[in-house]
Amino acid sequence: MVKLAIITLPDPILREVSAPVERVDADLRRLVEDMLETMYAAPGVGLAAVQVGVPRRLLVLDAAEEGEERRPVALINPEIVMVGEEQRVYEEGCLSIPDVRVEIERPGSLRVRYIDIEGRPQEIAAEGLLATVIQHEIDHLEGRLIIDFLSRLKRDIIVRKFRKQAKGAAVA
Ligand code: GNR
Ligand code: NI
Repeated sequence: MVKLAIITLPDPILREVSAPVERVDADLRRLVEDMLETMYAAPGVGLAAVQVGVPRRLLVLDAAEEGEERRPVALINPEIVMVGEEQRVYEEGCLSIPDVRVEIERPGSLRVRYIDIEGRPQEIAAEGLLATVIQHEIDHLEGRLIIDFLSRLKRDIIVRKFRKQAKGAAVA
C-alpha cells in the first residue's frame, strides 16, 4: 500500500465534479487500498478520490470509534436515495482544509446505494457520524467543500489565507 499526497485548498481540482467509476478492476482496488492507507495515516474518518487527485466517484471511510476494530468501507458511485427528517449539527473538519472547522447542519440519517469493491450493488442505512461523513464525502464528489456552508466573507478570508500559504511555499 502506498500513502498518497492529499490535495489542499486552493487547488482547483477540489472543485471538479467527479465522473462515475466505469469498472471495478485491480487498478481500482489498488487505489482503494492506497486511499485507506492515506486516510488512516492522516488520520481521517473519510476520504474522497478527488482529494488524492483522482476525480472519480469513489470514497473510503471508517466510522469505527477509537479502540474499536477497523471497519474500512469503500463506496463506488454512491447515491443518496433517502434522507431522514431530523437534522443534526456536527462540527466538521476536512483534510483538504487543515485546521478549519465548520458547524454544518445535515440530515441525521440516510440510505445510500453504491457499488462495493466486488462490483456488486449495495444499499446501507447510516446515522450519526457515519451519515455526516458520507454526506461530507459525497459533497467532495460534487466539488463542494465545508467552507461553502459559511458566509461569503468568512469563506473568502479562509481561501485567501490558503492562497497566501501556497504562494509562500512556492517561493520558499
Ligand atoms: O477526517 C475527517 N473528519 C470529519 C469530521 C467531521 C465530519 C467530516 C469529516 S471527514 C474528514 C476527512 C475528510 O476531509 N474527508 O473528505
Ligand atoms: Ni473532506
